[in-house]
Amino acid sequence: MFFINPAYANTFMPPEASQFAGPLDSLYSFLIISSLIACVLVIGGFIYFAVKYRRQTENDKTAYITHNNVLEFTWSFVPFVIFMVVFAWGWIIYNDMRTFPEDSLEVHVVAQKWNWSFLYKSGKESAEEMVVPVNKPVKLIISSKDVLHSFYVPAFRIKQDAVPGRYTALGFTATKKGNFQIFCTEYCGTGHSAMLAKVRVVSQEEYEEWLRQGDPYEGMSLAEVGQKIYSQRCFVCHNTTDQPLVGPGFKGIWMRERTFVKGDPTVADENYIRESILNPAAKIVAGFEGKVMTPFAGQLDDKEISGIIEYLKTLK
Ligand code: HEC
Ligand SMILES: [Cu+2]
Repeated sequence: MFFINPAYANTFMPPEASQFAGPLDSLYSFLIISSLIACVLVIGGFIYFAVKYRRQTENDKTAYITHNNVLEFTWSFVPFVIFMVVFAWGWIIYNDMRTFPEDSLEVHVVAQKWNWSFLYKSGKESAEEMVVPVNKPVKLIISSKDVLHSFYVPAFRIKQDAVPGRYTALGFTATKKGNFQIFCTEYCGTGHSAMLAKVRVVSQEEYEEWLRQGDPYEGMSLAEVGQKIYSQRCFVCHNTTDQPLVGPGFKGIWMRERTFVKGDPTVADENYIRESILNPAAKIVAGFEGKVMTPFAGQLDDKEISGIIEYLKTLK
């Protein structure tokens, strides 16, 4: 899950892996170089004049300063042209980013504290990684279940807020095969820095093959399924000790009596755990007032929930 691309370590910029990366990097280089030239001209001129016209004797008088139309026009007009070039250049790239080709492959991206999940039209859902074919336009439809998050793939040079209660969109065409890091780039709480995932760019055939692979838990026992989900989606808030993290620690939770902020105590059986996952607000564990767990309703199916229950049973 914590995945490091060695290319980040030795280059100034992340790898260029989408159609936007090249044009954006050129614009960025232009900005840096023109800023550098402007900086040298202004600071250099400043130092040169300060030395050349420094006060040399007690009787030095400030010269009467007139003005020079040509010079003043030039130093206003040249920056104006540079600004307009940057504006037009930026606008062209931005417009490109906001235009989604008709035949785009659509993937729903759901952000939640603190993980990303990806939903495909075929019904396939994936938690750790988003798989897309190379050289195929992709349109991401992004939403959030709780707070503001932001979907960011540095290698693709794309970034978009995930806003609760509304859909936002982001398009790209991956131009290189490989694994690329996804970050959340909106500070969203304790687990923000662990809100990672990756994009895996593969050939069209590999992509179709991946879509066909039905059961991501093939050959795993229910408890193993639960452990896998735990390590993808729960570990940011729960640990396997009896100490709380953001939420209660899971050790020994099975069949223990739970007390709540409101209502009667219950033992932690199947029904309680299921409800705690799908509708956590129904019973807030005593001592966790005001701490919210984002519901997983619609995110985990029955097999996955049973898996979690079996896994919790093993944490004695
Ligand atoms: C954003 C943080 C967060 C994430 C992610 C999270 N939880 Fe929670 N969880 C909490 C908090 C806070 C509580 C305590 C408040 C409450 O009872 O709703 C809690 C309570 C629970 C409880 C009741 C615990 C008890 O001691 O009675 C269970 C069971 C649970 N979570 C399961 C899960 C599972 C399974 C996952 C992963 C699929 C998960 N949680 C992901 C924050 C989180
Ligand atoms: Cu986030």
